[in-house]
Amino acid sequence: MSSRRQFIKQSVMGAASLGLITDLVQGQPKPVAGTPIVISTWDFGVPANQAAWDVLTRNGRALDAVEAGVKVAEADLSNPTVGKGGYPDRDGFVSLDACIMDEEGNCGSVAALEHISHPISVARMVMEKTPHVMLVGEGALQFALENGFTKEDLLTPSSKQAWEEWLKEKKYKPIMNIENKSFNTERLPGNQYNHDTIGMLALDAFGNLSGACTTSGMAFKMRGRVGDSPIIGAGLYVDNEIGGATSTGVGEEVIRTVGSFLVVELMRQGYSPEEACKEAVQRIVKKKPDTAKEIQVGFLALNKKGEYGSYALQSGFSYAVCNQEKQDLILKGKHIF
Ligand code: SD4
Repeated sequence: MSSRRQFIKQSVMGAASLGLITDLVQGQPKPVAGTPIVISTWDFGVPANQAAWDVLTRNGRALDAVEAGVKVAEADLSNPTVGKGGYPDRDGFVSLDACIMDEEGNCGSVAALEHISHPISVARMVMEKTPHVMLVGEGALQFALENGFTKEDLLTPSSKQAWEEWLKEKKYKPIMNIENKSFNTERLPGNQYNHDTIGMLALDAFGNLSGACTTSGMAFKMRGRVGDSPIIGAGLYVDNEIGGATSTGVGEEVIRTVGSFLVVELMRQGYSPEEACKEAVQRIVKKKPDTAKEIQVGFLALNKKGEYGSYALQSGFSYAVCNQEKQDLILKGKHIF
């Protein structure tokens, strides 16, 4: 067989396995209602969504979109909660958590990864290049370095300064209610917030879903502490038949309720994205009513039809939406308390 024919055959077989054959023949995706769309947690989701949108509008894959999107937040040095510039643990080490999941249920994750400014891309490589789902700590770093990532010092002058400020009192009290003005006593030096994560969900023009989640976790956490963000089912879950969900807030409570998986399963039962997120935060309230009043957890969900919604324990949770109608929409999450 000529190499050209061989190439065409291989391309068509690859496309067929992705279910894109009709689309490729026509050169365009068949329009799927509600697509493309990308949503992500917090106001810093706006520039992140923009990068994802660039991929989606070129008929790119949702997986590429969410990776490109959250990398914007990881690269933002002024953001003390994601990627380089994230606040360190209480011993001064910046350790990052991230995970990613595609439309076929493939997933990859890294936890307690140091010295690499784009943990999401390492997570993707774990997914694509290893038979595993999750690598942690030293092993994750070794894997990243063996695969071309560069070792960096992630502690920026301003995050070092915030840590040194924190060291004066060393108040280890991981209570999180950063957004709700009435809880602002827990703010960090410099009026900074002590946790935020970017979780992103995208539905591409082919109707496929993917998600990504990346964070430096709780500021000044115990060394070795890992939250929900790199845990598939807790910080992120995607089922291409139903929808996807992601979370932000106190990871311990999200892990205890396997929050993002729960949201997706509730959508499978017919709940709207917002109803599903509400039920998931209510589970936290039901299990730990006193804790729930003191902490923040927010869920964000997107279903297969491009419908989205969120719910949080406390006021102040925001999320960013980017679709055909609006590229820089910020919405306030509804909340229980
Ligand atoms: C964690 N869920 O490490 C993350 C932190 C976060 O908003 O989302 N903060 O528990």
